[in-house]
Amino acid sequence: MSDWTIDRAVTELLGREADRRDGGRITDEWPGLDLPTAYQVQDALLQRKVDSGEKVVGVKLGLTSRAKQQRMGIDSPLTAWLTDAMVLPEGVPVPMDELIHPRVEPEIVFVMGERLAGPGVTAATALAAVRSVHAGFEVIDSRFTDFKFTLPDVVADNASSSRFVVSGTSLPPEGLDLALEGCLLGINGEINDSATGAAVQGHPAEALALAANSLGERGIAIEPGWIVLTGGLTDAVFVEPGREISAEFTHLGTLRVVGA
Ligand code: 0L1
Ligand code: MG
Repeated sequence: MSDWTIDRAVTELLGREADRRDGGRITDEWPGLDLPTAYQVQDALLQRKVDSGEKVVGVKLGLTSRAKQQRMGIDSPLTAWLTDAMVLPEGVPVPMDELIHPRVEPEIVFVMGERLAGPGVTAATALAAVRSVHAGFEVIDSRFTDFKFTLPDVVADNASSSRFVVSGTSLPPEGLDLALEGCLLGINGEINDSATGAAVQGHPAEALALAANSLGERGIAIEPGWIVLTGGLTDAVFVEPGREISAEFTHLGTLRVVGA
């Protein structure tokens, strides 16, 4: 019988984040941690952040591309929360001294114009609710050693979220073919990886529909003004001091981050 509880898992994960330390998988000690309970941990962790003054600004999808799923050995996408404390303004270096082992991944980002509530949301209805489309970077920083976790672990850990950058320039969704939107990922000026929007569930709007429908099962809607990170297009790359990582999109512009 495990003596882990939702509250203890939240305290452990927030403690690791605050102290900048990673640790073992919760499921090693709490094998009974199933997916619904892991989402309860994630929601309770969000509540602690809200209680300490953070505001919810959106949601993220994780593990939406095959590249990321294969890398992490998990074949199911997931959702997690974004708060205002995670916003990294464009041009501001990734604060290595606040993080454990940050990695960044390029993402297609939506800002919502209308409320979206599952079930029954399709990619078409999802895209119709989007106000603007942006280039983005997510900085992920797992609270588990070597980014090694099971699906319930990473769900509980708010999908490794730590910071995100959203480009200040944007395009309306109409007229963009986001499945074909290309992204070249560069490290210090050398192309390291590439993908198109189709890497994310076939189309980033499919990922948005997936988020709306999954959140709908928990009675949660995606609200107007929320930011939605649709998932890493490529595998994530480690941030290092002075290392510049760029994402050059076909139409959404070029975004750069550098490790402080
Ligand atoms: O945004 C993501 O795809 C991250 C999900 C968690 C997996 C990871 O830490 O890479
Ligand atoms: Mg991501």
